[in-house]
Amino acid sequence: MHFEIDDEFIAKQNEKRRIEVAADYDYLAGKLRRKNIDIENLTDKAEAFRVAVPSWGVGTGGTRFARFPLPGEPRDVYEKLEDCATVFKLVRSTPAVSLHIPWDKPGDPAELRKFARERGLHFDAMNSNTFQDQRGQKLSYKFGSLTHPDPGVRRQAVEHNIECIEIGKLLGSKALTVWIADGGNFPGQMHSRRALEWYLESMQVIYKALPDNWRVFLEHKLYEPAFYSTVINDWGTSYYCARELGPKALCLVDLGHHAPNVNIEMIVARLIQFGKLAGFHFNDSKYGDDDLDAGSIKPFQLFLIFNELVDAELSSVPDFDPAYMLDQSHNVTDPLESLMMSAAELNRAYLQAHLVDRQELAEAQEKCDPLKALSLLKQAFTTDVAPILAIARERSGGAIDPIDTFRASGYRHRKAEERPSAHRISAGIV
Ligand code: RM4
Ligand code: MN
Ligand code: MN
Repeated sequence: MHFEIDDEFIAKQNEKRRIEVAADYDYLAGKLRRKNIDIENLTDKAEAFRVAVPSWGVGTGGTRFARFPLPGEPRDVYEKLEDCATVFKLVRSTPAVSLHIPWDKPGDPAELRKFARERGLHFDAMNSNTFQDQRGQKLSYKFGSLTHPDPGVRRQAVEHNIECIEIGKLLGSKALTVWIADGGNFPGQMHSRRALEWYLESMQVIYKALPDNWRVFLEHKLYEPAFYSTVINDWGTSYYCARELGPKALCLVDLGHHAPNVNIEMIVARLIQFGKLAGFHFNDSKYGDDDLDAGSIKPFQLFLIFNELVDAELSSVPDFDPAYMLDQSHNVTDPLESLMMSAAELNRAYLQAHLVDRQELAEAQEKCDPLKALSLLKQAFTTDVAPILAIARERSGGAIDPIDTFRASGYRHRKAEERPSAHRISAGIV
């Protein structure tokens, strides 16, 4: 039997915090009532909020220099799911897991699906991987995959993506995320227009293999590992390709995949308006694709992104159904703690965005009153919604304080004993 944190333990831990949290909740309820906001509506929203965790996020990540593995890291996809189930149990907002193929390629997909289902989990978007070579692979991706000048390499990469769809079908997934590392390190290395034509050609074949109820998410990235140019470098290119491919193709925004200071909330607004927002890979960054924990560096930006999302939700934009996923690299923290905190940060930004008085904001915009408009956003952003998050977690059977409860359970220590030969798992953010 593998160690699990049981419901009784969570309830006991919650007991210690219940009185204090209830008092904070009541106080906040009173404050919100004065603004005609019913706290219970917000708590329902917090309970309903969902974000998928990446299978590769439960192992310690690395930088280009080193990786410092943690004792008790998962050694295979089953152990990764056990860790995802632990996160889910404590925070309750993360029942979906996004898999990466071939890192998580299951021997028996039906068995893996059952294993997940028994833990209340299901599978979100499948991620293909043509940014590194695998053992026994015929042709190399060193100089590209879906856009490689050699049609044989392109075909191999296309087939890999189709295999991801096939595995995903057996697992109950409904989306494929395609991120390619294709690009050039030096000017002149690749023909810019031809590479994009090949991308479209390759993607058209993959698109045709999508079942009716599936979608494909195109993920752009400005640079890295290619340091001069990338083929799908920005949201404009991604949008063009999604349009060319058809209605099942949408654009995925990874927050780390833009130049510093780019106004990401504007990109989000545009993609919503054009009906092409697939969803997100949430993380945070200071300089590049740092893959730090969501909300750790630029919480106001995260709030402004959710401000666009909530605005779209409340104005019933047709077909608005973005997929929320985390995509982070946990180098110096316990990955499970980072995932729990990040899930809460997203939920926090989501609730704060719901606190924006949209009628007053519309009036301020109408009257050309920028100061009032900004102050309405700031009021929402500075409201401490932590008691709502805690009560929402508790009501759905999770922990009032997930990280303290996780630490008190001794989970990491128990896993270190159970998973002794934890050598380097192949997953890691590249
Ligand atoms: C990339 C990109 C992809 C992720 C890999 C691991 O930078 O963000 O989404 O699958 O990292
Ligand atoms: Mn990503
Ligand atoms: Mn990335």
